[in-house]
Amino acid sequence: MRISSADIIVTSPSRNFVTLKIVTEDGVVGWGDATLNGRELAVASYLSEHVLPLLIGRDAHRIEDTWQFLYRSAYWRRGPVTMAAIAAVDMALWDIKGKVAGLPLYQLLGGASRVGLHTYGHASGRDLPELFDSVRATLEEGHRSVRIQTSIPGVRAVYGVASQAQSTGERYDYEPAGRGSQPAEEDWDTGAYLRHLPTVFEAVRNEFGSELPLLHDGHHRMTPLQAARLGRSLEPYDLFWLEDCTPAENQRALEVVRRNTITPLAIGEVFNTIWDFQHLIQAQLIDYVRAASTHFGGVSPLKKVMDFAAQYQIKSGFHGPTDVSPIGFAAQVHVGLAIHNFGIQEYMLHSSLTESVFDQGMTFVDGFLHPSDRPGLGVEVDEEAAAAFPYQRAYLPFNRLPDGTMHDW
Ligand code: EZ4
Ligand code: CO
Repeated sequence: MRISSADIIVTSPSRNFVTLKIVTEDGVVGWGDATLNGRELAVASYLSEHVLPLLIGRDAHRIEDTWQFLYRSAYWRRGPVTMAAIAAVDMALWDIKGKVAGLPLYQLLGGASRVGLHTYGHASGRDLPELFDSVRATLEEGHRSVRIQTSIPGVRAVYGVASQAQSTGERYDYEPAGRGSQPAEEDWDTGAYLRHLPTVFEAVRNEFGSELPLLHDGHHRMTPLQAARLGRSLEPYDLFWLEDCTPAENQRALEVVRRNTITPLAIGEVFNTIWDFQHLIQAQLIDYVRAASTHFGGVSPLKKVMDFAAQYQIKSGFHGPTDVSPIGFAAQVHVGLAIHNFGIQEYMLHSSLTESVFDQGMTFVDGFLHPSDRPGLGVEVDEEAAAAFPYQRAYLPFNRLPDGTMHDW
């Protein structure tokens, strides 16, 4: 079953998405997600200039061989641009295989291991009443677990905090990939954060009780010792996880954190390959794998890293922001349904504009996410609708400390 065409669609319904479309000679269409937030056109160009010409005439059934070919023949391995490009090809070929078999992807990965995926949604607030309203709205949306992000006294704009109250009826999307010619500047003060956050979790526990699973994203801003201190100070509030407590580059940093706190740790949304997790998994320094199908080379490596993690009782917590397209999201929902060591799925609902381009079969009922039984990934793209939303330059923000020093965002 030869590939007869491969094309890139760049579209911006609410935000930018890069989508790969592969068509076989008998007309089967496969879709893949190659969206890299803030660097979208680099991946589009990597694909169209260097990968698409290699796909024409290849056997669409040879997913693993194509993955290895793209990874090894480039010589320059890994990196977010390369791995997002390979991810799109991998997803599109799994989509095609599922459609040819007449089976949803999760069936090809071993079948369902559960009725659906437990999710967590996002809550945030500039003060406690706003945060509590946001938690209630997140629960009403159907989530059974909630990520808590909050403003910090003296800090102007903080990652993860919606700029308006959720109760105003505005769709909640804190995601600050601001469209414009320059990235937004935010500020940060780690000391103020470390003092304030435990008081917020204490208040949330008092309001919502001890059973609601709570999560928090540190977004790579702490030193190992600061992260250890935060993990320890949050222990009374029994977090489901503390995410990205230190920058991802230095994996040994997690040793210091681990030695000093029993708060569960999740990391890896910016990781590209299984090698980034090698030490963290083998040394049992983390509890949850935060990889996303789109930024990790696709379905195939996601399944592999989770099988590796399973030997160490480490579970999945795949990255599910709105900058992973409905295609990439569906891909990892299928993986999560199939693997034994599923943990939780982050789920930010896409906007209705995004859904006007990406028709997804996925369902979210009684707190359980299911990818649907449509063959393949279960997402189809309306190319005419996509064409109405041209690319808009967009950047993620950056951070400065009170004295002006650049800090991790
Ligand atoms: O900042 O996806 O846990 N979620 C996150 C995200 C990331 C964005 C970056 O594109 O950390 O909000
Ligand atoms: Co995160």
